[in-house]
Amino acid sequence: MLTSAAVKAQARRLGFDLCGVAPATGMPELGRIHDWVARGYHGEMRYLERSADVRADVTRFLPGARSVVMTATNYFAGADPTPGPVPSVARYARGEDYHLVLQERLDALLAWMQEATDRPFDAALFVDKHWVQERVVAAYAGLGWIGKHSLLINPDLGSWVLLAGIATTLPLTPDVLVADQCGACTLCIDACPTGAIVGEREVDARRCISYLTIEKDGVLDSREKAAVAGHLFGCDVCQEVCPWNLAPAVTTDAAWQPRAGREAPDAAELWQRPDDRLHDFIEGSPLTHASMAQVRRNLALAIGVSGDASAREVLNRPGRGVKNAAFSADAPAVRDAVAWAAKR
Ligand code: B12
Ligand code: SF4
Ligand code: SF4
Repeated sequence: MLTSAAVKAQARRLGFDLCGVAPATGMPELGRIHDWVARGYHGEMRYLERSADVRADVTRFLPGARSVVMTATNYFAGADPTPGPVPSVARYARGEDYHLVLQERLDALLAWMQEATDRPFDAALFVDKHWVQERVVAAYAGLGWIGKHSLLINPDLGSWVLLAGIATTLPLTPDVLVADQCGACTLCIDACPTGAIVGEREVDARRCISYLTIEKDGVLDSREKAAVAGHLFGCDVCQEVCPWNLAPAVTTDAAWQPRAGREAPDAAELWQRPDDRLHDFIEGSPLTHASMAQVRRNLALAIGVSGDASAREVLNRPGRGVKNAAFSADAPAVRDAVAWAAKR
């Protein structure tokens, strides 16, 4: 018989730092997504609206599901110099694309589970984009508690962990919830530059810099431009200030080591690269989830607040790229960002 302990041990062998099991039913907090969407907090992420019913019930994601094998993987590859790099690339995006890395590891875990038992079962894996609310399930799998910034915090690893899992019809022994250890602290709420943490464990994505840099395409309004300026992709502010991340374990996993200069990007140098060479900077990383125009828009905004006159000089000379291709520098959002940056 396949046991929870055996699955967890195999998950660790495959490179997951933590593994726990949640029951597939009896997670009332999953239903809160309806309220969150009704308040419009998802902004232009319409896919969350469309998939809310499935996200609220794991047995709609996998009919007959009885358990969820949930994993967490540490991606903290080392401290930044003080002050941190500007523009910043969020830590989770500096190495390889976690969607691909974790999906491959989950494939291997599922193949092992199929080998390890004669009992037929159904299973469906998920990494981020699939229709499962990973933080809630991870909390029920005993991997940590949901901090006031709404991210999962593990008592040993902090919050620099990525989540992924496998829903299955197998009846595995579940873990139990970990006690919330935020206490009276409000550091993340106080530090958020845009007031996006509108309540404890509740983020209005429309105000979150992560959303504005990655998800929001097109021209940003002036408040949004000011918030984004200095962030190239994502935002780590609420996690940097968290006491549970004071001395995080440093991963030696090759997948999460920074590539292509993403730990300290040079905005002016990147701006002058033609699109095909700018693509080298984002290739194989989560940055490919943003469009080239979004990356260039965020670069222009960063140059605008850099205080470096020679960097601002190059705003008029964006790298263009191969002949006849649509240049990202000509996108309306990029032109608008250049005009904003030039006035700073
Ligand atoms: C949409 C999304 C976003 C949006 C919205 C964020 C948000 N807070 O909801 C945006 C683009 C802003 C975003 C940003 C980031 N994201 Co994101 N995102 C997602 C995604 C795809 C869905 C999240 C979702 O459904 N949100 C809607 C709310 C309603 O659902 P929820 O997250 O499940 O939250 C509920 C719980 O907190 C629960 N709850 C509240 N109190 C309690 C108490 C208990 C006891 C329990 C059990 C539950 C519970 O109710 C909440 C609210 O209703 C998930 C992947 C996934 N499939 O789950 C990744 C995910 C949450 N993101 C992740 C990351 C890393 C980030 C960033 C750090 C990236 C960055 N550096 O820029 C930022 C962090 C911003 C922040 N403070 O949240 C990781 C988080 C890992 C972790 N340690 O928790 C995830 C899990 C991706 C992954 N596979 O690892 N993200
Ligand atoms: S990721 Fe940045 S903008 Fe979003 S909630 Fe955290 S601190 Fe605020
Ligand atoms: S900063 Fe404080 S309140 Fe926010 S998640 Fe960390 S411990 Fe909790």
